[in-house]
Amino acid sequence: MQKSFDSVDEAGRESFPASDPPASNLPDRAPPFKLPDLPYSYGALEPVVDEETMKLHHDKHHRAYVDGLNEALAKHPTLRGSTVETLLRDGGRVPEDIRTTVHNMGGGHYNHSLFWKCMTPDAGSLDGDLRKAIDSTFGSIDKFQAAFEAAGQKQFGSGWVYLVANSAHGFALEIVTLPNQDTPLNVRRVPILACDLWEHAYYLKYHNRRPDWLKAWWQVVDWQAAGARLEGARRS
Ligand code: MN3
Repeated sequence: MQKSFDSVDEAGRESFPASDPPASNLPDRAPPFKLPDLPYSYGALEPVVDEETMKLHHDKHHRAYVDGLNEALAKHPTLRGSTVETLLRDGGRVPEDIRTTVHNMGGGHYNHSLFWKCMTPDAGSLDGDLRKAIDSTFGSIDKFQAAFEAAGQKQFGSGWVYLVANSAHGFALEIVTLPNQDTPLNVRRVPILACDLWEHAYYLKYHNRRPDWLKAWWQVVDWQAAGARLEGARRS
């Protein structure tokens, strides 16, 4: 598996399993997972997300997760055609030789696919049922944002901070942090909103100041999409 990584990516490579060699017999059929297009241009979220970070993050980092997932699955063609959600939810049924890789690479693909859709250049306001749920759960939007930022700051090392809904408790809202490329599926929660805490998400512009990244990020949050996810979860 030949991947040329930029230096900003190196921090993330450590956590990838080194024990999973590249597949040498990729089937003829096209790999099942594709890197999704960004729903906006690379520079659309400037100045909150700079264009160079967006290019590296999407074209290099997210692509590496997709490629890694496809290469792992090439060893077990019977799994091809599975959704990434199924692979992550039923991780115990994934063959052991690729289980860790599927968890990490599939999780990376899942998290990033969602992350792009959590942001928009046309950030609207928070309203509707999500607004009500946030107010009643956290007290106010300000208190929610403060709690979300605090959780993100506290996460040690790489990972994610998520607003999720707990389907076992009436879709109650919760803030969770997840290490590396774990996903809300690993903790049986429905994703509503996700912020990437890996340094590759913010280091070029914010350097080591993760709190500044978290604070600035609200300016590009797509509240409408987040509200639609909560509504969709409640309806399903
Ligand atoms: Mn990332």
